[in-house]
Amino acid sequence: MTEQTPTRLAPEALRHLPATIQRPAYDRDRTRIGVVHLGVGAFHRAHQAVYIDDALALDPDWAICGVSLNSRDVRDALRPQKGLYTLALLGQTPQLRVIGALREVLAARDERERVLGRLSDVDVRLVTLTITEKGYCLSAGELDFEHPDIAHDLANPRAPVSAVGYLVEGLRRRKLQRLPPFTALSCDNLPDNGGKLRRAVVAFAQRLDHDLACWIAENGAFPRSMVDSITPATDDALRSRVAAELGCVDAWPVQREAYAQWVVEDAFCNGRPPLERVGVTLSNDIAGYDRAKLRLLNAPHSALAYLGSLMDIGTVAQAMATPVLARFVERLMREAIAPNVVAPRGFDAARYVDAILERFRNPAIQHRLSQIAWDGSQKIPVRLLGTIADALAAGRPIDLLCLPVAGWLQFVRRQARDGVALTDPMNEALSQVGRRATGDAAQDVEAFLGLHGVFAPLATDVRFASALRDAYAALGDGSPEAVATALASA
Ligand code: CS2
Repeated sequence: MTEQTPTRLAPEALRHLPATIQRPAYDRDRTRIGVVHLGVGAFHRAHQAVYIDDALALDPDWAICGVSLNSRDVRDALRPQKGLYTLALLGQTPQLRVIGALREVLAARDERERVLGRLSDVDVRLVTLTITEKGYCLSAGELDFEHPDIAHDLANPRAPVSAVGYLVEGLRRRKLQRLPPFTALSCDNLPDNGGKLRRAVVAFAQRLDHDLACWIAENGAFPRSMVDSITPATDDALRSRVAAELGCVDAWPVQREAYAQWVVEDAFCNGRPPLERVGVTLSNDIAGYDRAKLRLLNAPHSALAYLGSLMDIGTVAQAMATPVLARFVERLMREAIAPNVVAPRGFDAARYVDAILERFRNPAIQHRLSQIAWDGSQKIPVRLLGTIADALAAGRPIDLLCLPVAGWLQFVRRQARDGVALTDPMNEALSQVGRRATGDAAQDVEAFLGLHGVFAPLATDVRFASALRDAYAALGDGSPEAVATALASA
C-alpha cells in the first residue's frame, strides 16, 4: 500500500516537503514551552518566532505558546498544523521556511485557564508581546484606568481580558506558588516599550494588591526592545504560492522582507534564550534605537500611507515609484526627522535613511498602504508628534513634519465622507470629527486638535496649530491632484 502524501502542513508532512524548503533543525518533540507570546499575529510569527526557531536548535527550552487575546483565527488555522507554518522571505526568488517554534496556540477568549496555566508554569520564564500600540491601553503613555478592558480586569482580576490583566494574574499566581516572575518583553513599536509596560503592570497591580506590586517592581523585568522587519499581510497569492511549493496546504503562511533586526535590552530576570547567538543585538542602551526606528522608518511609513492613500496609490513600492511622493518622503527623513533623532552610539543616520529608502522601494514587496494606515490615533503620536515636540523645543522648522499629520486628518475626513469606518480604536470620535469637517482649515484643525487622546501634549501649542492649519490647507480638498501639488511645493 502506498503512503498518502499529507494534504495539510503538519509534522507528518515535513518529510514530504521538497528539499529546497528549510524546516526545523531540531527535534520538536524534545522542546519545552519556555515562552508565552501574547499577540500571535503575523508580525510575531515572521520575526521573533523565527529567531526563537534558530535558538531552539541551540537550546530546546524556549519553544513558544502563542496566544491570541481577541481572535480565534490563528488558533483555528494553526492547531490542525500543530503550530507549524511557513515563512516566505521576500526577494527576487522568495525563500520558504517552515517554522516549528510555536508548540501551542491558544485563543484566550475560549481558553483562559490554559493561558493562565502557562503564565504560571515554572518552565515559562519569558513572556513576549506584540499586541500593537492599542493593546497597552495607555493614555498619554500611562495605563488608562478608564479603558473598558482595564476597568473590566480590575473588577474581575481572575478572569482578565487585557494583556496587562493577564500578566498581573500570571505574576500573582507565580508569587503565590513561590516561583520567580517571568520576564515580560514588549516587542511593539512604542518608544520605551519596556518602561511603558512595566509602569502599566505595576500600576495595575498596585490597585489590587500592594505587596504584589512591590514584588513585581523589585523582581520582575521588562526589557526594552526594538523590532524591525517589513511584514505585509498574508494574501491569497502567498497562500497559493506556498501550497504549490509545499505540495500541501498551509492555512496561514506569513511573509516578510529578508531584512530583520531585533535589539533587546539585556535585562532578563529568569534566564533567556541564547538570543545573541541567533542574530539578536543585546545592549544595555537601546533607547536610541527604538526612537531612531520609530522616527525614521515608521513615521515615513505613515506619511506614505496617508498621503499615498489620498493619491489613490496602493502599496509602499508604488508610492516610492511616484516621484513627488518619493522626493517628499526623502526630504522629510533627511531634513526634518534626522536632525531630531538623538542617535545611538555609532549610528549613522544618513546610511540608515539610505537603507530604509531602499527597503521601501523593494518591488518584491507588496506592502499595502491601507495596512499601515490602521490605528492612526495610536501611531501618529509616537511616530510624528514626538519629533514635532522636539523640533519646536529646539527651534527647528516643523512645516514638513506637519504635512503627514495633516495627511492623516484629510484621510480621516475622506473616509468619513465616503462612509468608510476606520480601523482604529478611536474610529467613532475620529469619524465624527471627519464627518463634520468642511474643508475650512481653521475649523477642521481646531476640531481635530480637540481629540485629547491623540494631541494632548501639543494641542495648546500655537506654533503647532498654525503649522498644522497651513499643511491642512495646502492639501486642499485632499484630492490626488491637490496632494501632489502640495507635495511638489513643500
Ligand atoms: C508599519 C510597521 O504597519 C505599520 O504601521 O509601519 O508595521 C513596519 O512595517 C514595521 O514596524 C517595520 O519594522
